[in-house]
Amino acid sequence: MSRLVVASNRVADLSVAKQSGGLAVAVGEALRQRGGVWFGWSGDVVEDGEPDVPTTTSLDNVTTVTVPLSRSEFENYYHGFANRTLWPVCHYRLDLAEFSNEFLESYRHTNARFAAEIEKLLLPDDILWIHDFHLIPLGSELRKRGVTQRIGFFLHIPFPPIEILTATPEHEWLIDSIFAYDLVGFQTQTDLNNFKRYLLQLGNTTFLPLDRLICGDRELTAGVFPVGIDADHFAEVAHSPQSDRIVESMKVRDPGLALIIGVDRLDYSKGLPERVRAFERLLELHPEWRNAASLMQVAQPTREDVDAYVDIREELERLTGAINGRYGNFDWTPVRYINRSVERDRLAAIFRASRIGLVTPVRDGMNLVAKEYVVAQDPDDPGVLVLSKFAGAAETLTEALIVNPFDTDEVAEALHAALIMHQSERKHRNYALRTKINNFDVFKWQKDFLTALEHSRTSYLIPERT
Ligand code: ADQ
Repeated sequence: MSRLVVASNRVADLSVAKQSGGLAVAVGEALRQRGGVWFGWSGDVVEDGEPDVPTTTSLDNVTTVTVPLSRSEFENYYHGFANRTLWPVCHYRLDLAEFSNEFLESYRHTNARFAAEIEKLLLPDDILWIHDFHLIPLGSELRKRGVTQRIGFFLHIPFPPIEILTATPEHEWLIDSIFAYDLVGFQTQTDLNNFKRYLLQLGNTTFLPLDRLICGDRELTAGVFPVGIDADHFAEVAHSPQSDRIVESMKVRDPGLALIIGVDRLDYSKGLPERVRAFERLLELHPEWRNAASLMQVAQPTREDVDAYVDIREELERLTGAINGRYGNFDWTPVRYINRSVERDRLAAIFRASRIGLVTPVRDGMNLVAKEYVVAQDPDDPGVLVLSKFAGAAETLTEALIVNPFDTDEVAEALHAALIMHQSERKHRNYALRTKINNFDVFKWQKDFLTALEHSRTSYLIPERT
């Protein structure tokens, strides 16, 4: 087995990976099995001109190497091209996208700098796995430096349709840089189709069977690898004695209250205002749920330096205040809004105690919360997942109640249907969903991707290995 070199925006602390969730565990497992290096940003920002030396730590056969960003890289590469340009474009939000040459130049430059650091770490037989939109051109920067090892790229967020992508200046350069990889992985068939439709329209790609694509002298394999969760572990956490206690105390505090749970980063892609409006609509259309159901929305702030995130936070606070003012009373708060991160064992217990998992992004690569909610349920008396059709997860989790998050009435009616759903139907749906989530967990995702990468045809193989 080849040694593995992973590059992603942030690097997990492998000594506490269980707490940080499934992705870190699965990538960590692959690194431990093969030995290897995990490279990424340290999270630190140094003033321009200050030294940006890498920090290296090793645990058994795995080394993590992290570098700080300079102030201008942080503003133009990270908060610029990554968060203000690519994130909105890939979430179909051209209205929020900002285009600037300074952002683009910094994005190129930072990826080139990372490539120079990674090249120093490579051994001839390594395989490389690069993650997500921050690092799209990292592969081509490595190739420019003569790196011939197999390199795979996985996009965690949606790949937008051509009509949106082509509004981005330099989109040809961006997509062309994907052809430096030997394998590109997407979350869903829709994303892969969008990628292929873009290439088809550009007209310089030959399409071979099994999603092998030829462009110039480069061959690339494209595939769908839906990311999963560490399902066994999360179910275990949800049913630990500690969780039992949390669930019990929640029941004692609010006997008979039907809890609807939403858990997200506070991001405009997650459909939070639409969700609160749909809950309000439920109270209008079905007044029997007044005093009887509450929406608990846990929204962890992120990217607070970006205006669009300040706006979404203010909108959510305004909406929550308005609905609580209109319907709330001394005994009942319609919307409980918790503006912070919650520890994973508490989160798992809250999922288990909730009658509905309400996951209604307006666009999402996959959405792991949907999967976590399902496996946290008690199989004999489970809650119901209400899931947006615009989450990647909806492509496979078809036994959820699938909704259009923009259709307030439809979501409100789905909430009502979920709240009155008979136990036998809830069990049936939960069983079907749980089976899929268990069969396609994060370990399978990791193994499938790396197996496909090792078997991908590559035009970069050094002559003596071909
Ligand atoms: P995210 O956009 O961050 O991920 P998601 O897939 O839902 O979205 O994962 C979030 C994770 O953070 C989940 O494990 C969730 O439990 C946790 N989390 C969210 N809010 C939290 C809070 N307030 N407190 C504690 N934990 C919280 C990106 C893409 C997704 C894709 C993933 C993985 O945007 O579409 O599914 O990567 O590929």
